[in-house]
Amino acid sequence: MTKETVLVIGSCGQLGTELVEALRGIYGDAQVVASDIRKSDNPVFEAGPFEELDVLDEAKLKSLIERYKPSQVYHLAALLSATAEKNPDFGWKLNMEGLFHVLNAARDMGIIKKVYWPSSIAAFGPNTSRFDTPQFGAMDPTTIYGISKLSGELYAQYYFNRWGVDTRSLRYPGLIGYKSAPGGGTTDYAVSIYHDALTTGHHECFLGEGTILPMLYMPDALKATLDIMHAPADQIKIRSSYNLAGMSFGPEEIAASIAKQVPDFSISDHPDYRQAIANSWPAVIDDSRAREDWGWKPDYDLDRMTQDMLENLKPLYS
Ligand code: AKB
Repeated sequence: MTKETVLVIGSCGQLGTELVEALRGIYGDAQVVASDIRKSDNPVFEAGPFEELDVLDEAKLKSLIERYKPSQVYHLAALLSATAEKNPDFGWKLNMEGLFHVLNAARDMGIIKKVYWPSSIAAFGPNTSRFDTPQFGAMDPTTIYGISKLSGELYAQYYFNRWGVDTRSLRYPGLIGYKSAPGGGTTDYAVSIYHDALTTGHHECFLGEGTILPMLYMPDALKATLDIMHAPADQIKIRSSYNLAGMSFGPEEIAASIAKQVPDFSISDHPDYRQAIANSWPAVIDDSRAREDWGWKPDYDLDRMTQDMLENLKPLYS
């Protein structure tokens, strides 16, 4: 039996770092090719092949696909919401051209069997219902990141309908984890708040009280990502992107959860440009289609996540 090879593009980011580790546990270290524009110093990247790849370099991407013959590609390279707002031209270029290079390679080279590409709650906008945000409904994103995610969803669906490229995607909420740092998102405060709790005991939040956003703990995000990729093709009935939910909270609720374990913890807020981005996003997502179609169910709520985050971060600061 030939062993399956998996290529992860944009592997050194928050999700990629943990996904490479999880995939290597399933397929074997040598079978998972990690790639990014530059290598991070996380030891996970020493365990198997790593290739420097700028996904905008289509010729290099194709030569890596020829060389390693991956049957699955996870394409994660992107600018997130807050960073893309600072450089919208490059945000659009990287997020869209990178996706086209991967989709075209899957369509034209006859090597890749499945493509995973993440969308986001940012694909929704101010005219979306904020509570119980439905799978299908008004989508009018106002950030360049959200516009690129909604466009990408439609392209992924088009490549599936027109050329049979097996595209799979999730609309991630904010992702929270302790193993790797987030980079440039509007939901990132929900990671730094845990580090602050264990260092200064105070967090100044760039989002104001009452800013409820959907969030997901990293073990659940990894489970959802691997489950949708491993599900039989006929169970994937939505080829744009699936709504996905774990929990929803505002800064004062995560602070209260932390204060149960770090009694003197305090929070204040000083909202900046990210407040307007957060205000345009949903608060609570309806992910019933993911549950019905391929059995999605999260394991973590806010308090369980807080306990796990603090337990795992404590050794870093003791
Ligand atoms: C961001 O905040 O930009 C991301 C996202 C919700 O896609 N975490």
